[in-house]
Amino acid sequence: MTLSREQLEAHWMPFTGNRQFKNHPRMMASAKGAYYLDADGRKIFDGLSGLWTCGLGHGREEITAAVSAQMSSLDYSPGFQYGHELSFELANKVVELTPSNLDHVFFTDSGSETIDTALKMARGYWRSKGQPGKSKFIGRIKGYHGVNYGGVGVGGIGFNRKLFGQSVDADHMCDTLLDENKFSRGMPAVGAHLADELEQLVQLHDASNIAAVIVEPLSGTAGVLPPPVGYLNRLREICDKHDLLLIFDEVITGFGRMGSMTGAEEFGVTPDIMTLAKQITNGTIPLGAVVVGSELYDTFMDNGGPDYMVEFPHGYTYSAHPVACAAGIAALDVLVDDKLIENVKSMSSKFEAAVHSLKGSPFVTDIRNYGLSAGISLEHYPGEPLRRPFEVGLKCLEKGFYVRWGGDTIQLAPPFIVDEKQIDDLINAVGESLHEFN
Ligand code: PXG
Ligand code: PLP
Repeated sequence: MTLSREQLEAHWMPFTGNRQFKNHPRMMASAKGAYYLDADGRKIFDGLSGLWTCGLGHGREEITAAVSAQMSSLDYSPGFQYGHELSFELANKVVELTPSNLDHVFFTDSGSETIDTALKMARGYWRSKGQPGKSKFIGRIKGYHGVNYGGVGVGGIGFNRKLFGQSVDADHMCDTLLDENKFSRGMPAVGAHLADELEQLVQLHDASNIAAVIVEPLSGTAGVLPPPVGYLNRLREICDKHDLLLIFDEVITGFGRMGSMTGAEEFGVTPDIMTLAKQITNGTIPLGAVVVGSELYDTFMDNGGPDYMVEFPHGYTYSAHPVACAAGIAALDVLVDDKLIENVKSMSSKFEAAVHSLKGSPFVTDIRNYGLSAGISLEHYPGEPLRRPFEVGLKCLEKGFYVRWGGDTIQLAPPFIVDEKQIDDLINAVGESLHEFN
């Protein structure tokens, strides 16, 4: 560590206990493949693929080369009223890799921006169709849709309400955690009926007031909650019945993590709007994407006025940034060419068995998994649900494993390039850390 305590003060770190961190810094210095080197030169296994971002592993030469070349040839290009070829190339790739009814792509710079863009599209769509009353959103308890005001409003995390209040007009369905599903492997068997709560909310608010329903196909931040069998299908049916848009927030599930290109494909349910970020550039350069169908896109075009007019008054200074697009094209090519989703599929049963072997370890109250993702819930210290995962995370780090703690859960999401030995080592590190409390 070369920085003094004083030098650490200026940076107000995101989603970090700043006081604890600055007294006990955890600094990464470089990364290659599935490992970081920390500031002391220790090798650390990347048990969360960055922040669910780097499934291809770190330091992919193809992405580095594409980004470097792009920086040299066109480092920035105005995204408003001017274009460059890479954004069209990337949009076509995204359309190719997402469900067939989704065929237009709007670029943003993050998951949070992507959600707010999708919410604005949903409201704008209904207003353009002469149904301005359809403005309420239905989210889900425990849902995480980023940190911008729209996303916080449709999200279902109480702490956000406590600190920031309610933003957009939204109501929420219950989450899908059921006691009888504890320690389920993959999709829990029970819980499709929970989607019927959407029917009740429609009765309460009336479909004429509801723009869209937004859910993560698999809730990530909530602690990795796979959808119960039949649950997403039921949501789709209810949305169709009442003419509500269905938004899948695939910021975590998009581009491979579930063992298919998207959660929609894996779970067999197609939304009207899909939000993507993170894995789209393998985390190298910020980029997000909203993908929609022709009906929605054409509604904006048809109501856009004379053709010199902007049809959707929305966009970010960095939307479709050429360097981000270069990274996206290269990252998606690697994902496809190296057949890494097949590796996710073939490793996921090994990963499932390994993570569920922690059942019976001290403090473990539930384990959930799907694809290359898992959540391990831990018994709370009295009144302190967040503390034990934090302590376990630090113990894992001491052993050379980066895992994520959030809520009362340890989250694991190894890179798509993971092998069996790395899975065993990761799970052993978590197991040993849990046993060290006794
Ligand atoms: N939607 C979903 C479903 C997400 O998981 C966002 C939106 C926001 O994306 P940005 O790029 O604005 O952060 C996310 C982000 C974790 C963790 O450990 C999850 C996220 C970010 C950081 C950590 O679960 N999800
Ligand atoms: N604030 C001001 C004063 C701006 O001029 C802009 C963009 O032009 C923004 C915020 C939005 O920034 P961004 O487009 O990077 O989201």
